[in-house]
Order: sequence, then structure tokens, then C-alpha cells
Amino acid sequence: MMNIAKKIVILVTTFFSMNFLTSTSFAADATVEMLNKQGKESMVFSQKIVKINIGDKVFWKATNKGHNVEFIKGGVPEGVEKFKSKFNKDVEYKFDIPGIYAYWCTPHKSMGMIGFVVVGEDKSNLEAIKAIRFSGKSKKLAPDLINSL
Ligand SMILES: [Cu+2]
Repeated sequence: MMNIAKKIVILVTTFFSMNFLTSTSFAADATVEMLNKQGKESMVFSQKIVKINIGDKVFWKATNKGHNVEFIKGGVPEGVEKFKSKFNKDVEYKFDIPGIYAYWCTPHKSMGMIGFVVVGEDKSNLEAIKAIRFSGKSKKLAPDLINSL
């Protein structure tokens, strides 16, 4: 039988180690949740627009399953490599190149599951962002979002 003191020690140790893990793996400057539902919307990033500084990180939390993050071809500043995260996985990205980044969730890209990150208040690639061909519900959402970048 385990005595109370021992139980407390285990609880406290667990608490501190979990806390440590949390603070290291969530060390992002902005967090966006990947959600099946938010208010009246379904298949949605919890924040569609995030503005950060150069070198900041965005953390996408896989709160609901079946989503990912994929940078849209032509929708990122020059010199940025392709980026596509795994389904159902939390993911973090460090934004070292300034400009606008447009991304979507691969399976829900025409269902409005799109998002934008503006890095370093740089909108020099805005024309390229406006030229992205969205479809379905995303096509309806995109213009207003792009106008408010
Ligand atoms: Cu999705």
C-alpha cells in the first residue's frame, strides 16, 4: 500500500514535469487551434489572421483531429520552403522571412479552413496573395480576410 506522503511526492513531481513539458512545447508567440467547430463555423482555424514579429513562432494545436497546415503555393514570401504538416499533429513554425503567409488545411481548403500570418508588418507580397485561387467557401471568405491583413 502506498502511503499519503509518497502519493503527494509523485503528484508534485508529475505536476512539475508536466508543467515543464508544457512550457517548452508551447513556447510559441501565437497559438492557433485546428477545430471542427467554432461558433457557427465548421472546419476552421481559431484565428484566421495572426500578426507576429520576424523570428516569432506560431503553434497550431491539433485540438480536433483530421486537420493540418499547408502553405499555399505562391502564397508565401520568396525564399520560403514548402511546408505541410502531418494530420492530427500539433505543429510549430518559426517565421524568419518577413511577408504574408497564406495557408490552408489540405482536406478542408475549399471549406473555409484558411489562415494568414503577417510577419514583421511586411505586406510586400500582397498582390501574390490576392492572386491565389481559392475555391468554394474559401473563395467567399478570402477577399475580406485579405483586405484586413
Ligand atoms: Cu481541416
